[in-house]
Amino acid sequence: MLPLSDSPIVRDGKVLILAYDHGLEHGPVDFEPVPETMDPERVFEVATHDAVTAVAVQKGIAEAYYPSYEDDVNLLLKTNGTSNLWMGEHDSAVNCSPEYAADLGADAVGFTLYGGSNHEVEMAEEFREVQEAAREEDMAVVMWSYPRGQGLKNDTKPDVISYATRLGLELGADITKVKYPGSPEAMEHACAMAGKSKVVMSGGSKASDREFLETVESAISAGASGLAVGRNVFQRENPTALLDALEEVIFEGASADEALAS
Ligand code: FBP
Repeated sequence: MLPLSDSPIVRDGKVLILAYDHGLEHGPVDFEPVPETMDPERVFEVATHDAVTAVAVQKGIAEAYYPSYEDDVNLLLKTNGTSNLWMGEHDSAVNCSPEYAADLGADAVGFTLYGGSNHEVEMAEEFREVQEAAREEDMAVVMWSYPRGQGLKNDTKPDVISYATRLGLELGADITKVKYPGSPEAMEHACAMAGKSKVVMSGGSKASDREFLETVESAISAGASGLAVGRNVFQRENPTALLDALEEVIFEGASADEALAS
């Protein structure tokens, strides 16, 4: 495990990753609510907000847009991904090496692991290569730990999410990103399962400001270190206002009510 206090993607022990790999993972549909968000430039501008500790993108977006932002934004490069056009058992193609990520200026790498999928074994082997190469480059490793596939019916059940955070610890992730398991108690258990590694909550589909901030508050109180969020930020007409509120809840320990009132 890296001494994460040294990583630029961690601020005071907390993390706010702005995820923008949706064009690959979900396709153009995620840009429909605010069509300007199909332009990566707009999202990089949003990522210059102080609250954002890293932007998570795929290689092609980093190559084309990161050079203009490398002084203002920390880069988390995804090293695998799949499109929504893929109809097979959950799997994710490795599309970038940590060495290449480092050449592009990345501070961290991201990897999606579908525990429980028919492809779990190959994915875990691929993760090993990414994780060990990232160590050589002194880059933090963030696992998108999404148990999915085969007979897994409910991927947000508390025991599934606790297993997901444990996979992150066991396989060598510094930070594991999971979906919210539905209650503070379940989140607390999932964070305890992660031991010394950190847990961040996945944002999910767009909710109201209040509903979203209350879930974030609950996750932080339960021991999560922050958030990796996409749609709940970039699908808003005014993402800066929500980032201001998230900064208070994540980094300053404010409640959702306090953040909404200020
Ligand atoms: P959101 O906050 O929009 O959910 O983004 C986080 C994220 O993990 C993205 O990095 C990824 O593209 C997407 O969610 C995957 O979503 P899903 O869980 O629906 O496959």
